[in-house]
Amino acid sequence: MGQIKKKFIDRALPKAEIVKKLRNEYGNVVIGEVTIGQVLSGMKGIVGLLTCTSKLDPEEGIRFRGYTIPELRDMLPKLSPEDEPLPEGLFYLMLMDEMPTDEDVHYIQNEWIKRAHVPKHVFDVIDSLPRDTHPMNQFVTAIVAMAGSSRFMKAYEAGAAKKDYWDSTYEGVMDLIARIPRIAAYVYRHTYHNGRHIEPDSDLDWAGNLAHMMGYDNDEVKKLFRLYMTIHADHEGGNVSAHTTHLVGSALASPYQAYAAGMLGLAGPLHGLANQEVIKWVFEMMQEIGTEDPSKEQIAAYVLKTLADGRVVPGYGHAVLRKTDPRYIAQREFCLKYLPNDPLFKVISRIYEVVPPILSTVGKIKNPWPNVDAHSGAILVHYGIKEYEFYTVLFAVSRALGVLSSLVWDRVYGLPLERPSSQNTRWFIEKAGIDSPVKF
Ligand code: CMX
Repeated sequence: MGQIKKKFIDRALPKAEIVKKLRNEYGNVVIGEVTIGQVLSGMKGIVGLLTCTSKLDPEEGIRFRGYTIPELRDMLPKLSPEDEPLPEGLFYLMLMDEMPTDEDVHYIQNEWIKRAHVPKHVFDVIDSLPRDTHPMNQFVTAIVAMAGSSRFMKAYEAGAAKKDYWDSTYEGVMDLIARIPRIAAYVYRHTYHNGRHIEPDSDLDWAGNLAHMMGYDNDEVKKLFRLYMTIHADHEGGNVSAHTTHLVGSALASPYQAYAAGMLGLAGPLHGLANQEVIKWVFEMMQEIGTEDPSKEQIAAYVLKTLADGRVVPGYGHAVLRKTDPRYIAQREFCLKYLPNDPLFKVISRIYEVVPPILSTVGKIKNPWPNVDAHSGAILVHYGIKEYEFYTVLFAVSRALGVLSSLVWDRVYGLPLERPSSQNTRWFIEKAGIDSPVKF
């Protein structure tokens, strides 16, 4: 058994015992109540999931195993002091609930390099798709095409005991994460570089190798990718991508299937696709106004027009957050350090000054502040990665770290099939005690 896996399970089993005890002996303890408003507003605020990898505070933002993003940027192992954290370290932290040492990160890095081989048929599947297939659809198709090599499914079919499901899930998760950058880069080069692919470099770290295989060997891009892959990795359990991965995984789907399902959720414009929508919206605004340097007044007018057209302002608002997203701030800090005079960064900063006061006046919007997606595209454009339809794939690469480390914990805890109850409209009307003028 690998050294990390052994250490992991030695620590995880006593925790699994406690979760079992909670379920069996404290199952009747009441932890909250549910309102009609919550159910009809996307189950907001209902505690219905057990997720340990990260926790989202509406005011402060995300903490990964208790650490904020500034703390992670300070404390996680890096290639050099002025670099960004290695996402391998964040994965270790989320999985092991312990800040990794350099040696731990090195171990994960080596494991992923060893497991990075992608079966040829997966490339054939991508090659068979029309180049104009949206990159997220190509990416997810490739993930599903790999599901046949799931170690979990093989173990399940061979009759593995329930208590051992975590083991083959761990192996599958490690295999899958190792392969994901190659798939993402292959989709990128298939779509935008006429299928001229770049081989992986096994001397590079996970995020640096992704930049390399996409065709960006600039050190700053590699730093950006390390930061990007760290900050997008997890956002508690209830967001669409994490929740879907967990839900599909609860039916004992393989890590490949559960992750693919989760990423189809990420591909929605209210979730991860917002990163492409932001930059598209910014470019459309510039084109419509006729300048690449719009004034605050021009931006304000365009925002009002977007709202008047019944559209959302992409990159702003959040289901849980009620302040500027610290992931936005981390990207802003990166820009201030590396590209302070970039014209698009200046526009993004101006939008940040203009949008919140406007959205605040629209009574129904609960959070007028920018989320992670408001910023990422502008930095990618700076480094020449202008193909915005690809941006959500980068988000998906990062999100694998959170949702898949959580899936290992789901299996250690033996979390059962998820199956909440639903009711028809009449039931809600009766609960509200109202007479409906229409018959349900
Ligand atoms: N622009 C215009 N209207 C907005 C808005 C925005 N940026 N944010 C919220 N609203 C609207 C909602 O559409 C909703 O309108 P209706 O009542 O008419 O349906 C109302 O304000 C209340 O919404 P809310 O409770 O504040 O927010 P929700 O939890 O329903 O939705 C989110 C959250 C993120 C989907 C929403 O803020 C939004 O659509 N933002 C733009 C898209 C975006 O940036 N998504 C990325 C989120 C981060 C991520 O997952 O990657």
